[in-house]
This record gives sequence, C-alpha cells and structure tokens, in this order.
Amino acid sequence: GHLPCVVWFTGLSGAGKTTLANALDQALFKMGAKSTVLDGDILRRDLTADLGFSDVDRIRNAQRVGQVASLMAEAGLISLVALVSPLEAARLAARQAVPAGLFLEVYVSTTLAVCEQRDVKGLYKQARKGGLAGFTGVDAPYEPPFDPDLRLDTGQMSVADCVNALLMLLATRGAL
Ligand code: GGZ
Ligand code: DAT
Repeated sequence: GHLPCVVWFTGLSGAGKTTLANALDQALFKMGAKSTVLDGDILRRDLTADLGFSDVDRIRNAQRVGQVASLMAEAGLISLVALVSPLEAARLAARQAVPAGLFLEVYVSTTLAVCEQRDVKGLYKQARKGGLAGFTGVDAPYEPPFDPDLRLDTGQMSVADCVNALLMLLATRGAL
C-alpha cells in the first residue's frame, strides 16, 4: 500500500510540469500505486474557467486546485498537480488546503531560456510580441520556491532521471 499525498509541480510554462506529472503517473500505475494528475491548463477549461491571470486569480486557482488535490488524497490517491503557481502566496494557499506533511513541493527549475526555446504552444513568442499581457517569465513574475522538497531542471535531466528522483522522494517520505 501507499500513503496518499499531494505532489505539487511549480515552474514556468514549458518547464516540463505536465510531462513529468504524466510520466510519474504512469510509473506509479506500473508499480500498482493509485495516482491522478491535475493539470492547471486542463482545469482552466472548466473547474477554474472563471479565473484569469491576475495575482488574485492565480492565488484563487492554486487554492481551489489545492482543495481538489486534498480531496483526492483523502480518497487514497497520490495527487500530482501541475500548475505554474508563480507566487509564493499561491503555493502557500495550496499548501494550507492540504493536511500537514502531505504536501510535497517540486520546483521544475528549467530556465526561461530553455522554456522559451521550446515554446511548445508559441505563447512566449506571442508574449514577446506584446499579444499576451502578464505572461509568467516575460512580464509577470515567477517567485522561485525558497525550500522545495525537490528541484528538477529538465534542461539538464532526462524525463527518466526526473521520474527516478520523484520516486525516490516519494519513497523517502513514506508515500510508497
Ligand atoms: C502564464 C499562461 C498565461 C499567463 C495563458 N501566464 O504552457 P501552458 O500555457 O499550458 O501553461 C500556462 C498555463 C498556466 O495555467 P496555470 O493554471 O498553471 O497558471 S497559474 O498557476 O499561474 O494560475 C500557459 C497558459 O496557461 N497561460 N496565459 N498570462 N501562463
Ligand atoms: P509545462 O507543463 O511545465 O508547461 P510541458 O510538460 O507541457 O511543460 O512541456 C515541456 C516540454 O519539454 C515538452 O514538449 C517535453 C519537453 N521536454 C524535453 N525534455 C524534457 C524533460 N527532461 N522533462 C520534461 N519535459 C521535457
């Protein structure tokens, strides 16, 4: 059996949060552990579709998704959350929605240069042209976590190496 918890991935757009959350989800499934992915980008189509990208809305977003993740953990799942969550206050709101000790913060620390080079959705290009105001890393801040449980730079590490580091983290925290 495994202990449920919330693994919270924070980092710039294109840093690799979704890719790592999905890869970890698959690895956990193969091990017989029950997990689920909550992706900010997908949740914003419905659950959080009323929210924009102001500071207040980003905090609301993290708080709401944190509550859902907490419910998932209560139901016995390892809940994997991929949200830019660029503000310390937003991550704190999420942490406070989760029972003490069950919140693991993973800083996907991939540099802006690498994320912008990838530009998976062309959003950086759009933001640089001025067509997208308040884009994180371009003209909205990203506040790096002070003391993350794990730091992963996907510009330096393969997906497989990142997944192994994540499995180690879960194992050392008694989640596996
Ligand atoms: C940041 C934005 C913005 C702005 C649209 N700033 O690569 P993506 O596309 O899938 O990741 C980004 C996603 C961010 O949603 P989150 O709910 O994770 O953000 S937050 O935690 O800050 O509430 C990007 C897209 O939405 N996107 N506009 N202005 N990302
Ligand atoms: P995010 O969810 O942080 O916005 P993403 O997972 O959607 O990021 O995009 C990350 C892109 O980078 C995706 O196209 C896969 C690629 N990539 C290359 N090497 C990677 C690695 N080691 N880990 C994660 N993603 C990687």
